[in-house]
Amino acid sequence: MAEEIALNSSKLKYVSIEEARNMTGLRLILGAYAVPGPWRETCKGIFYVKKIPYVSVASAGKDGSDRELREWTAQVSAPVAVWNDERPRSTWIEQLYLAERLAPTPSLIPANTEDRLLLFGYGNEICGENGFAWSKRLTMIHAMLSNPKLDEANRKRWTYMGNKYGYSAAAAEAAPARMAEILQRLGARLEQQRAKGSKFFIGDQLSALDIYWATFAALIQPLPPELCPMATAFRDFYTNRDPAVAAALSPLLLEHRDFIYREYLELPIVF
Ligand SMILES: N[C@@H](CCC(=O)N[C@@H](CS)C(=O)NCC(=O)O)C(=O)O
Repeated sequence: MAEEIALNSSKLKYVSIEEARNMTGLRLILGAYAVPGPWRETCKGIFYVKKIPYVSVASAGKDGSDRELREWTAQVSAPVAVWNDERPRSTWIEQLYLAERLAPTPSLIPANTEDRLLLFGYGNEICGENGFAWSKRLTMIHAMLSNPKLDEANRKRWTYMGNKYGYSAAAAEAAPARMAEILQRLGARLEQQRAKGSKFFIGDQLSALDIYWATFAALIQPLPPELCPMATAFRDFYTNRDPAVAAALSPLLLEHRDFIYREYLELPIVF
């Protein structure tokens, strides 16, 4: 898969971890692939909305290993946000709080407690462990590992991913139902908000939840190639084929994704 997702013409200029460690300011460690990984796109999106500039850093070392990433961040997933010499922030919640601190406006975390409960509750269903994206990833690992023609390098890669993210065949089989449940809730929420005259998931202004959904929707239906020039192999892999998931996807959700990208996020998506 590695060569299939390689960057042909990169818009982002990636520095190495070694170079990035000697810099100050904001550095975002990203998988340097032409794939709109949802945590990566959401992290980029949040800093973009807040107009906070950053240097992109390739997560893999020169030899393709994660040694440098582990040494710097004490973990081996991306994205990671590093501000000056503060601790590296490798989770979506920490990244949001960092962005909010560096640029308090536009605020993406609601001021009112009830709304914050909604943001982090729904946000966790989309981005958190065993949530929407996590479940999708289990189905992707399952599809890979169930393919008898998978080559050795990919079998090794996806077995690694499976061990890292709690894969079992049973967990993968249960995953679409979890995805469908979350989509139903998100769709119902948008409908309620629309009935109240709001264009947003929470209250009447943009919050991080709108960005979470817009970016994580790629896991069901990536934006068209002119807006998301991603690797073709992954486009197919991301596109939903599960009937229960398809049935749970309200058209409002895709409309909302388009609206948020059009009005607030960088298009075309840059890799
Ligand atoms: N740590 C992030 C999630 C990031 C994440 O899961 N990244 C995955 C995307 S598939 C990753 O880096 N995978 C590459 C790998 O595990 O080698 C969070 O919980 O906020």
